[in-house]
Amino acid sequence: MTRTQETALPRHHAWNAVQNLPDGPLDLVGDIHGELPTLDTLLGHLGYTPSGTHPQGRRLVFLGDLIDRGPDSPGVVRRVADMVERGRAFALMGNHDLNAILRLPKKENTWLFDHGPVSETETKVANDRDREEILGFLARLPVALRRDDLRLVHACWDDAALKLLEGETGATQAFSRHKERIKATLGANADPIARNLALQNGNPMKLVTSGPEVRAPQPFFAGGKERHEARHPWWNDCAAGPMVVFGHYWRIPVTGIQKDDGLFRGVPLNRTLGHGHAMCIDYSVGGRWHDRKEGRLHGPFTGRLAALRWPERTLVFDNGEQATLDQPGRDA
Ligand SMILES: [Mn+2]
Repeated sequence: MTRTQETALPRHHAWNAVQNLPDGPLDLVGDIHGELPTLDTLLGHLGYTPSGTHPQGRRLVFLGDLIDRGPDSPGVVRRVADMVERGRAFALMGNHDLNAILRLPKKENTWLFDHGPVSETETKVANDRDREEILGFLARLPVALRRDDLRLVHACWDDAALKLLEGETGATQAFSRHKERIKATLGANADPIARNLALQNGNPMKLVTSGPEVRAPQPFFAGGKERHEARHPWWNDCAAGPMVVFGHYWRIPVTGIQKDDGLFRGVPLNRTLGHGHAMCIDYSVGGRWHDRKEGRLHGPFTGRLAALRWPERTLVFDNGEQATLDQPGRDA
């Protein structure tokens, strides 16, 4: 019998960090960040009904960061949860989803926790019942999905980190246990940057959902604060194995809201990364809140949403454009 997420994780079953995907054609969707109308448009281009069935029996996989910033995070979670619970789709956990279940107040999740003014983009707000349903669904998500030809994760595939999560029975418990372990190891004297890096790279929940960081060559400003840690392009060290598909890293720079970290400078949107064993499919649809804030309520938008069709290796964008994956080194 094919093992599905539904059979692997019934509602009250213990949490498994890494789960197996069944065979069959898939459509892999990157970070949605509450952009429900754009998700619906994309699913239409892919040939899905609104309830997530496909005439050729294809199934969807959502690579995390379902929520925050966009106009309808509760609606996105409801839509995805419905498809996952019917066995028509699979989903895994991103860093925004993890922050939510840890109940960490962030400026992007006022729609969920009512701890400050709802953002400039008029995000739909969750009521008390929505909140518990949303958090219940997000807490059950694995952090990685795999099968013979694919490895799927939100930010970073790391075998050692995933091994550390074997036997963990809950995402928040795993996060907290590793955080306390690292703090105990550091003691009180570690310098703040070394401490931040240890808490990021040493905690498998952080590493797989938001990726490895290194000491920045020089401090820079991001999100209104001075930062000393920079994202590390781990995919350059990914030299073998089934394709890793992930999201998290914005492939299209959205001017004015974050430093262009240069990770994808000059890299075509359809190009695989590193040695061709990794592919990022976050095309920055999460940046549309910024376009709206700047008065472009209905576009034109900088970021896009895309799906990677597998095994076809074709990208389908929310504007209907398509592209086939390309390998690194074409113009070297
Ligand atoms: Mn992310």
